[in-house]
Amino acid sequence: MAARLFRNARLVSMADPADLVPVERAAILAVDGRIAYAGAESGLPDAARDAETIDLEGRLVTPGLIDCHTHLVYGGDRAREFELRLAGASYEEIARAGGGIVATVAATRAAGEDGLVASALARLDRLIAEGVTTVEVKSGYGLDLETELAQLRAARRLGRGRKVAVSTTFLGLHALPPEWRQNRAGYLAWVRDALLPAVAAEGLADSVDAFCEGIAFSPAEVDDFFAAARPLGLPARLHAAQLSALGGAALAARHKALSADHLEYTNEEGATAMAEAGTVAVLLPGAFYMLRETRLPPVDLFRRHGVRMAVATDSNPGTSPLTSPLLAMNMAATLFRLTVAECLAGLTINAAAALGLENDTGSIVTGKWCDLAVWDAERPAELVYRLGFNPLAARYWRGE
Ligand code: DI6
Ligand code: FE
Repeated sequence: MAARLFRNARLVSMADPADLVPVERAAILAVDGRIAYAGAESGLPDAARDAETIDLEGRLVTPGLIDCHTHLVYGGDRAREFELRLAGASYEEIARAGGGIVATVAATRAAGEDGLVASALARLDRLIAEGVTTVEVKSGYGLDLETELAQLRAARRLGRGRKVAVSTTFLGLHALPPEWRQNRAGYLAWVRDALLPAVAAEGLADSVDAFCEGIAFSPAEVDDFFAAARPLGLPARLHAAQLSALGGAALAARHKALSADHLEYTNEEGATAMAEAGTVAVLLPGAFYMLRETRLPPVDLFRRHGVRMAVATDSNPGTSPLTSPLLAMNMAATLFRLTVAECLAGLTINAAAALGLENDTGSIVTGKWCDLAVWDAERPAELVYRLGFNPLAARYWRGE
């Protein structure tokens, strides 16, 4: 591929995640999709002379956004459940009555792989329209061999259907499927000994995840699952402390998890363990908002102990039917009191870290993929403060 030069940019590279002051009259040179130079136009190397040139006309340029926690691939929707919750039912009550995740499992099993791809593409296109260049997608709504594999294959297909990088996660412990209700131990053994190896053998997952919660799986059950995943080369991430305090953050840290997510009920012990393990805290304000949660994630503890924070949509049919990373940033600021810099880092460099992709994307520095979001905005704060306005002017994935 020929070289490509983006010039006349106001560049916020996130090389230093705290520095949001744009480099004026900046240029980015991409060769074979990787960044060969990023900085002031005056410092451009000679190789830039023959490059195809794109004039960004003084627009603000940030790294392409990374949505590091989604459940984009599923069948059906849960609008009816939303109505029940408006009428007073709680998320946990609905789950215990056989609704919730299990209802989406039934719809996902009925959808077929092509149907799953089609409905997920519609949601993915909303993310892409707001500058997303990398997205994580979880399984966990199949919970049988055929449908878990179909969900993960569908997720991989999203990355072939659009110019976007897809990181896949096998969420084997999401809910106990109905056919195993009388045999919990049997399900756990089957996931560990049959489903997990099948997913790994097909190379369908980049990591594994579990829902560690009173209505889902216990720390001991998750521990066993993570221990089986490690020898298969699959790093862990964990839905931890979303609704109650079970020690999920510390558990994730013990397994050197890439991320622990939600975290409203995490305490200082969890935060210090995560800091030591380098586990990223993924904050999901969409779910917090939809569930009308009142307990805030301990953002100050994360700051104090140096836990890196990411922000994601958690796009899913039950607790966060959100397909706007920009709104996720606004909610992280308004509800969780993140700074603008923390919000932007949360959807760029720290999100890359949460996916183990920090060497490849998340900031505009030499050697990484040339993943760019170009905005009609003066200042990065504008990306965070608006509600429902999308200032994206252009988006480039691997230089294209
Ligand atoms: N936590 C969540 O917020 C989603 N999954 C999870 O483990 C919700 C999933 C759903 O309700 O469908
Ligand atoms: Fe989730």
